[in-house]
Amino acid sequence: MRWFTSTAHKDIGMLYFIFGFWSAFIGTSLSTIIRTELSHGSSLINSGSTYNMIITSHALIMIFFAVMPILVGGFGNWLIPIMILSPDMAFPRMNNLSFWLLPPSLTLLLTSSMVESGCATGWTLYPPLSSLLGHPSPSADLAIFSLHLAGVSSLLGAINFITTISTMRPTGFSIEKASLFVWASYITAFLLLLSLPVLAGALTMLIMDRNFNTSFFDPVGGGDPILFQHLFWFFGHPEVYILIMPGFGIISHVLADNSFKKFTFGHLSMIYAMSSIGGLGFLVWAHHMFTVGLDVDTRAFFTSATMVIAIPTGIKVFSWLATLTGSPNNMSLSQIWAMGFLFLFTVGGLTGIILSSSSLDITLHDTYYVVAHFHYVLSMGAVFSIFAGVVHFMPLVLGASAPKKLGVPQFLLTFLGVNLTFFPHHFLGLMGMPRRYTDYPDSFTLWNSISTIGSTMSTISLVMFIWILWDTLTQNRKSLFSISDFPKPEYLLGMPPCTHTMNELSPVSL
Ligand code: HAS
Ligand code: CU
Repeated sequence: MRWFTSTAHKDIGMLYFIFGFWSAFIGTSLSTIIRTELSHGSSLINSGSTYNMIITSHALIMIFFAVMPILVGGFGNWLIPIMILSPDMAFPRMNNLSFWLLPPSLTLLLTSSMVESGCATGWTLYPPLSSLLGHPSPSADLAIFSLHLAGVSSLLGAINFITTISTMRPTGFSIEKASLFVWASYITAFLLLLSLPVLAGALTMLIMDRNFNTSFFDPVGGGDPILFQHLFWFFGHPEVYILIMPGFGIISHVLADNSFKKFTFGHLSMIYAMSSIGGLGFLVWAHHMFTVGLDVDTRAFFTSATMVIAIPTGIKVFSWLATLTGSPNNMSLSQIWAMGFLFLFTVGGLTGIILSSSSLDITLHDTYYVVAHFHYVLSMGAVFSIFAGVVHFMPLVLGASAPKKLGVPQFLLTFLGVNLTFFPHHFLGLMGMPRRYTDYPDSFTLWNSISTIGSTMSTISLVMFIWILWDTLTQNRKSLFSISDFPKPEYLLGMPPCTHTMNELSPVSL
């Protein structure tokens, strides 16, 4: 019963971790089906609709049930109370509810793929494909309900995080002194709070169109399907920053700790950079819709506003490099993952700038170039930050550290695997290969085969990671919980130097 009823932040954080990793395995399994289908021209699944159901589930599971639970729910719950010196979250019972809304939500999504031919709308759920015309079966309703539930879960979590960080700091601990992971989570919570209700509204309108004869998105009744795209992307773009922002926070800690520095370079400017990325993130949504027939002024605005985001992101990248500069680099496992993040996230960010040009995006939209862009920032940005955080905070969470002799080969295999998988997507995109299709001309075979080989390598590296976890948990490793060892409390706290007791750093009893 303890795990069902617990209101302790570390227990709930652990539940989020377990749930998130479980979902990541489901998402990865789906991706191997995708890459097997695309490994050569002829069809394996023989149904475009089933294939699209699989990519839809892959995206939704990875976004809502893997990356968000691990980065926001797992790391957020574990680290925020410790880093702001509070005994727990502000609303511990609501915290329990936030987590327990997720398993039913995942169940609804998985069920939706078993109802008739499943929900093959893509994670963007555009009508008319997602309306009764495109998806007459209740499968799409189940997927929409699943997102409603996941949205409620995240909103409750966001309210909890904002209240905790705003009100649970001890007297004299002003917010600008909070560490960068706390700030990243704080900004993420505001993004969730402001964007999720818009998604919930759009989904409710879609449900009404499907079941109650309204026509918000149906031109026959005076509605407009483009309205859905505006509402979806008003949520969707802030969502991509929700996925990366806590990762930014983790990377700041990993780089500062490994460089034996107390703080990341430019603590305050990092806070301003994250705030402006969050704020600007609400002004750029139509860069996902350049091809719907926007007028030229609107396109110019959304192109420029999007490009401006390179500035605060550049401030972050260069501050991270400045943190590394001049430090005795101990090349620990977490450091290696963080350096991988720096390089590959920047590559993904730069292709984002290419896509933000409305003229270029007319040809690149809906091609594999976009797939390359978002996997560089997600599979190699968000996921690398997860690995960096997991190995970095493992002594805190599990009371033992990951073995470097297995960890380094696992990093190398992942690094090689993801780059072999996604770099060729740039070429395929530039050659015109569209997203969300099962088939392609023979001339695209080489890059697709290479991509499938890469994805096989990264799947094997995930199995290796299970081995690492097993090894960590079963070997009787030297406990790192002595004052002189990591995690050093002042590093966890950021400013000000710490007065924390070691008690609070005790591992959860598993
Ligand atoms: Fe993105 C599509 C533009 C960051 C995720 N993005 C997506 C999708 C996802 C996603 C999931 O404008 C697909 C959604 C779907 O299913 O359709 N994205 C950007 C830009 C940034 C960006 C400008 N994206 C992210 C992050 C994500 C993410 C972070 C998740 C983690 N993205 C787009 C656009 C599309 C898009 C278009 C739509 C494409 C389409 O047609 O559908 C920026 O935040 C990136 C900033 C980072 C950098 C790197 C570090 C900065 C340095 C400073 C110097 C750089 C300068 C730029 C001055 C820029 C080092 C110089 C430029 C050169 C090219 C040299
Ligand atoms: Cu965007």
